[in-house]
Amino acid sequence: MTAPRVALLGIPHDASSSFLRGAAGAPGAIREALWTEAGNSWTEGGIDLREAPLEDEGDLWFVDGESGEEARGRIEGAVERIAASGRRPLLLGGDHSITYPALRGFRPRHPRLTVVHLDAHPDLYDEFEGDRYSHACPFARVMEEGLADRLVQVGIRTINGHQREQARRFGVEVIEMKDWREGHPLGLEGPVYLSLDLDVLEPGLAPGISHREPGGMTVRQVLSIIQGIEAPLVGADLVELNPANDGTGISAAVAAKLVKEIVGRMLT
Ligand SMILES: [Mn+2]
Repeated sequence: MTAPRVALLGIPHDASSSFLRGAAGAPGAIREALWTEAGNSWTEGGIDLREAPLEDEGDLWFVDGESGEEARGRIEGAVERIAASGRRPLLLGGDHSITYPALRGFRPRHPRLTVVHLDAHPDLYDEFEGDRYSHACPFARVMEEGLADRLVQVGIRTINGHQREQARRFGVEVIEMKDWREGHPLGLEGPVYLSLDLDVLEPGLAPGISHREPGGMTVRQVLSIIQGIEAPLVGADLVELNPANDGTGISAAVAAKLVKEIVGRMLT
């Protein structure tokens, strides 16, 4: 097997957000925080990202007024091309709606795939405010289309009756925040795709998000989950940073730290 390589791709899309826009500004804010002179480019595991097999593909583009179908098609195609090049995609959202088209583009290369989803929200609505492609729905679409063999959700603390029913129907493994403990084994085997919504964190630690839900994880706990993924991490997205809601820039700094450790995990 050849050594893993990672491709970063910004997906500045927030047209499927239900409450606040602004997540489209995230890829630029994350890159700025990632390469800031305030820190260095080394992961905790000892990889210098400036020397690592990490390529930045820049940002995907979107057009005002285009249909959601066009936008999703472009995301799917871009992820498909990265996967076809043999590289591991790390997508910088954008709102969480991007994960569904991303997995459509990704899944054909991975006949076995477990999706680990860290989030305050299960995002399993059949539809939200009339939109089946809302950022509240991606994992319903993912499971309907069989884009994951297993979906393991961690950190959830907003599940309602409808979404509990959806989780049962799709066989989603939900580890609610109230039941989660540090070191909780995820039993991962085979290739893993990580979908990380920044709002899994305690919102006081990363307030630059669109839906602040108290009772979340510490940054260190999320880092431990990333570093502890015991199977190959072949793809990932980090979504829902909203720089318009991030007065101090601390949330972008947190997102960049998570990106750094995701890359580190993907390369080892
Ligand atoms: Mn969320």
